[in-house]
Amino acid sequence: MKALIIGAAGFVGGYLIRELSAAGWEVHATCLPNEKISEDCPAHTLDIMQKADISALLDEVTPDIVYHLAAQSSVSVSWKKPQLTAEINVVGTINVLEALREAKKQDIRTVLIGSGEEYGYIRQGACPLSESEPLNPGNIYAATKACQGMLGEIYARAYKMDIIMVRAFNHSGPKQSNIFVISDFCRQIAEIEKGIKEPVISVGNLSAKRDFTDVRDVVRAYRLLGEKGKSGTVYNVGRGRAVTIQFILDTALSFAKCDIEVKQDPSRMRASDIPLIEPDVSRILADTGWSAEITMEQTVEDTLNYWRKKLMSCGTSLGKEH
Ligand code: A2R
Repeated sequence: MKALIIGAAGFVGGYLIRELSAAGWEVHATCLPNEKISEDCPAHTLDIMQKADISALLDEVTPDIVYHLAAQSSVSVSWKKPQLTAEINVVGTINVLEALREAKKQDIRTVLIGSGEEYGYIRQGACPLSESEPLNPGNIYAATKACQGMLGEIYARAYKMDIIMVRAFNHSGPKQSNIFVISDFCRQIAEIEKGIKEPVISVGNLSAKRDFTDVRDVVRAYRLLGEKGKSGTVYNVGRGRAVTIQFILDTALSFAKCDIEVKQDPSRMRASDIPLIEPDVSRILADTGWSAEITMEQTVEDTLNYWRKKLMSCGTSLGKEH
């Protein structure tokens, strides 16, 4: 199997390269001109806003499967840069789909990575959310990802293309940017332990319930969906058991080597925060046999150890990560 991963310099890309390579796949990966691929594989420079470049690359690599990861993937950035988010996540996806439609190789399977955020403002009692639940996005990032998924379904139906749509719920692990909650808590704890931050951890809304999966489990799901997923189908990828952000905080603090005070920071509250998001993951289990295996405790501990190690190698300041 030959895969092309578009947008592989981000958090998930490196893990997906490793997962597919370990399974014996030939893997090609793309990144923006200013980025670097962390893993050892053929790397190509690609901006998905340049459709002709996507077409040329597809004809050069002739992959069996394309994983489309390239995105503006941050909810908070999407509030600040809505146009940019829509350009990359919607117009960029159309560019990818059009290039695939016109590619010389016609049987390329495509996996579009969307988000659990697409469900948004869900009706009471809707959780666990099945893939047929109506989408009601609560932020701009989520709206663009819902649009991406709809485009995937339209191209699959109209042009008989082999496309799988993923709605990935929160995933985390070592190397994730600290704009995401588990990484944020772990980095703050590592900085406090090192003595470069006062012993106070800043937190946002602790009552929101989210479904977290280790990124290493998530990329295993992506591989299995590439191998066994049904064409034209939407799949939730998640643990299927939401926990409060308070639980994440308590877990992270249980690994801390010193006493830490918790302080609510109003600037960390999102403009729109949905109380509960939890997926029904029976479809992916039925079609691929996949379910999450790595515990939340393990993910938090590994992420904290990542930041401790990074701080050790960076001396006194980490600067802005990712
Ligand atoms: O925004 P940057 O500079 O970090 O670059 C991101 C890259 N990207 C692009 N690639 C090609 N053409 C573009 N016009 C373009 N704009 C941004 O896509 C980044 O290197 C990569 C996406 O990686 P992350 O932001 O780290 O996302 P992650 O966590 O790897 O998630 C993968 C996918 C995304 O579609 C998420 O929305 C979804 O899973 O949850």
